[in-house]
Amino acid sequence: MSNLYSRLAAGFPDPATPFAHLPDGSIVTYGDVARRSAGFAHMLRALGVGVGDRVAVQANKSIDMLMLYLGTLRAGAVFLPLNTAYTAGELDYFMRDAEPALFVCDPATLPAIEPLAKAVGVPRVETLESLASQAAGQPGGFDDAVREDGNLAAILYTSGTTGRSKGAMLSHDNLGSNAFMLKDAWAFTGDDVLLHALPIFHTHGLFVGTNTVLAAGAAMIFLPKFDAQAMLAALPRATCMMGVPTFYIRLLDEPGFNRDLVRHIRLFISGSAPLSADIHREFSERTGHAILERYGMTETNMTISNPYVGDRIAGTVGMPMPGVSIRIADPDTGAALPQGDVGVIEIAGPNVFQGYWRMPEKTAAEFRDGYFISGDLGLVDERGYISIVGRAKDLIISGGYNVYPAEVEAALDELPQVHESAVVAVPHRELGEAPVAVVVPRDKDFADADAIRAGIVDRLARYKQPRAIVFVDALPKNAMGKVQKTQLREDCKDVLA
Ligand code: MCA
Ligand code: AMP
Repeated sequence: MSNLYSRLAAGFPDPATPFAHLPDGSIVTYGDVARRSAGFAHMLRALGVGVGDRVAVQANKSIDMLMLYLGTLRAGAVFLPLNTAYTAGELDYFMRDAEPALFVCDPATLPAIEPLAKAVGVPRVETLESLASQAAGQPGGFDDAVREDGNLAAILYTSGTTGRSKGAMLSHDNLGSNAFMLKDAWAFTGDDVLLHALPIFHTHGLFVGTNTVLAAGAAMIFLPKFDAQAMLAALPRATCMMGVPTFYIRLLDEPGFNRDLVRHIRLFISGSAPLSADIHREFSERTGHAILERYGMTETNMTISNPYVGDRIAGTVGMPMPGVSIRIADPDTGAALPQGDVGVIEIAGPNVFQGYWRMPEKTAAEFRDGYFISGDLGLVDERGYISIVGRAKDLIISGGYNVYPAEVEAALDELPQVHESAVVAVPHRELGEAPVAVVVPRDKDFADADAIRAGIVDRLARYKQPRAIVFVDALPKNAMGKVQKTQLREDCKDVLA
């Protein structure tokens, strides 16, 4: 029984048990989950989606999207969720690369997506709304497709250091092994109610949040997005919360966020970006809770975590999770380094993905001796706790979203006004860090930031667009001609203050 859905469903509680509490006060039960996901699986079959076919989805967060995810697993197809911020230009690339059999979107984006899909040969486009209403008329049972452990369950695109997005292929067992491991490690049970405010097109909200809840037969309070007031209202009914550091920073900004409000909570979990030790301490003083910080990647699922029982140490991501093998390696030679030395974090285990979609060479280049090379720099302290101290990859994480400078620089460099550009991470109080562009204009008197912004607005998702544009006469470069980003980061460090 390797189909992830079948594996999760084998442990589902009584059908009347709540799975999701929705903002309108309605409840989706485990019985509804089984019925509605079966309806979607039937619809996929009716639309000609076969085993192994990709189902691409760009839609606002909703319970129907989760039911489509589960229906896709049941039909043996491959779920491909896309950030709602992606522009038409970005979608064009994903459609060509993934060749989905079906693209699912919202009514508002249908007029833009339909012609795009037609042009690249995607056979069908449906709105989630219409798919859901048709699914409701389908039988409530479905014979789940038999899948091997290594068969694909999902593809999630992650940008690359070279600027081209890569589809990380995740198998049924990559996701299943991680879900059950997390349930045990973080002690999830059927009594839990997770406050869910993360997007569901990324690993954190879709797999870490949803799969762990399903594996435990637990429930969630399903909010459309992070909204501080809605969080304050929901917290007293929750037992745990998962969030990116920005969630915690914003909650601490709320005067009404206090110990009393969270007295039913047993666990706060943070990940996707570094949680500063200061925020960890401030949170602990305000609420009495030590946030459990963990570390993971789209390619590897969750791999390192502070303990559920034991010290959760601020500024560390904890220890390797059960079944996960971690080594700290010399970035150049790959040799394992002794405890205390800084090196690149490398990861092996059943959680590690199957490779990048149709990029065998890229995949091979990111593995060493069976370990996936994360590109994050870390060290292990004498107690075995791991700290992330930097990145060997040129990546900016803004509010939990990844921005690859190479992709932004490529868009900027194509503008007629730009001679060359460099994009660097600059500290931002709420988002952790955000991209800032340093631009050398073709005409040295040109300094029109709005014109630059207008030039990239349709090309890059909003969160990738620079928060500030700084004009300079020349970029600092070393003898090899490589841009000195360390110096630029230092020069720009107060730009967003
Ligand atoms: C929204 N905007 C952003 C971001 N989010 N800009 C930069 N960085 C962001 N993260 C922009 C919008 O385009 C908009 O721009 C303006 O900010 C306000 O939009 P709004 O929707 O109101 O934003 P928000 O609600 O304030 O969103 C901030 C957020 C959200 C709550 C931090 O980005 C979020 O939920 N982030 C979580 C991301 C996540 O789940 N990451 C996990 C990846 P304008 O006003 O100009 O239109 S998985 C992962 O990393 C690994 C595997 C792991 O370890 O988990
Ligand atoms: P993604 O490519 O969206 O899967 O993001 C994965 C990246 O997020 C990792 O390679 C890390 O750089 C970063 N990350 C995730 N969790 C943490 C954390 N707790 N602390 C620091 N960085 C993190």
